[in-house]
Amino acid sequence: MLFLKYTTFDTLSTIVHSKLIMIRLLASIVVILAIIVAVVSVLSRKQSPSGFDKASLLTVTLEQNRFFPTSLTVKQGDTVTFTNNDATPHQLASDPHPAHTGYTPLNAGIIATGSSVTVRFTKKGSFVYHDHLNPTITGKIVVE
Ligand SMILES: [Cu+2]
Repeated sequence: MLFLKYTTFDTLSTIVHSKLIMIRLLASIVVILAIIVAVVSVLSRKQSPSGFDKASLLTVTLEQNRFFPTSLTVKQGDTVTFTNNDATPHQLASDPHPAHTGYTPLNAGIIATGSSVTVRFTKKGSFVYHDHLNPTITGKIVVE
């Protein structure tokens, strides 16, 4: 009877012990899987080469000797395409005229009829620009 009790206890102890091992094993597997998922999600995160996420491509057109829209609000990292739909050439330049030092990437040069230039806005701020061939034609890009 005593032997039987001992055996039963021993068997029970073995079962409990092996269950604990199983629980520890499962817990380890869960932790390892969680680490793998975290590493894969970090590595597969998509980012544009410049480091800006979800950058937009926006357009300003030159028509009837004015920029349209006159003022455009964009997000930092966005690219704006300036398209000349006028019959005459225009020259995109940053304010102030004639130093053109406000936001130098805006000094994109002459845009022939039907042509475009693109400017990326990597700095936050309010940037006024003009047509250097006719400085009264102005526009503004606000970068947030
Ligand atoms: Cu100018």
